[in-house]
Amino acid sequence: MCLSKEKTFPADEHFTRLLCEKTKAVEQTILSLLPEEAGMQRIIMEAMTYSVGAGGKRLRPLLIQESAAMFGWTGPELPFFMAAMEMIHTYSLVHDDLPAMDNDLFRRGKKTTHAVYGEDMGILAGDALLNYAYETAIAGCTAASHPERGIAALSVLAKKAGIYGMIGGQVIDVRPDAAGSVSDQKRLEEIYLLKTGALLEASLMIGALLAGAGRESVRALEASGRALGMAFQIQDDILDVTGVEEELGKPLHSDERNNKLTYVSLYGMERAKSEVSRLTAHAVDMLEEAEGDGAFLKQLFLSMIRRRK
Ligand code: GRG
Repeated sequence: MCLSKEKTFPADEHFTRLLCEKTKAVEQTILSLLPEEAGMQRIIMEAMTYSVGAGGKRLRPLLIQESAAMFGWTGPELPFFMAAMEMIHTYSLVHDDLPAMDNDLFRRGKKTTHAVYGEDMGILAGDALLNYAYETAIAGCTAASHPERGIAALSVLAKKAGIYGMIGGQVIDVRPDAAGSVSDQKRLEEIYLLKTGALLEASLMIGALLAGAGRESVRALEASGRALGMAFQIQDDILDVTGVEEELGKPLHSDERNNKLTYVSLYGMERAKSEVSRLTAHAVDMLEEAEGDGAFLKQLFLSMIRRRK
């Protein structure tokens, strides 16, 4: 489950161990904030737990935690926002796997939610995770010592997950015909910035907002997340071609099968690889524009270039 397998990051064993520990702790936090499986509707809670518990890198909650840590912040509302973010990420994956979208039966080495619970529960589990994410983030605002920071973070969460963020990107991805006459290059960039980049931007911003960081730092972290998101998605395209199925936890070549426009199909593998490096370096530069100590985040960003899942 850890992002930090030794063969993934041979360069820095200390970082590898630290990341693994942090990922496990983040996972515990997230699972502890899921609803109790009880009542006549308990099947929905079970499907939510199955979906969130299926593993994953926990990258987005980790980014929230670590961007807050940059400014020395460990407030009581952080776990709520970290869990809310992972719930939104998970809902997007559950819905993306549905027959009406990518129709995938495996993710993270496990059966997808609809494959286990049926299509009806797949739809409802995604809906439930989205709704419960906001219930959880609002509980975070209530727990916050600075409620106005909580509201600012909640607002970023809602906007970046919505029609001007992740959902917007998914819309252009699944209905390119409705996007108007734009070049493939422009359309691809917009999809990546929104579908993948928006939640990474939001994660870095939310940690900083909860920590009470200044406007310039929040803006720098947004730019950093934007570059990181592009790099992350291009790396995802590369792994879909060159990855190892057992490590990825899903079948290879799904983009080709679904006739998906990707960075690799549009520009070729060599350019894709050099773009990942260039964008990651830019993400680090932007990170360094923010105040605070971003040493761990910098290592995390650089490790993404070598990720194998
Ligand atoms: C259905 C509203 C809606 C949105 C779907 C996120 C998304 C949009 C679709 C999922 C498919 C996909 C390739 C999205 C791009 C973002 C991405 C690379 C997601 C996978 O994130 P990881 O690698 O996943 O962090 P884990 O499994 O580690 O949590």
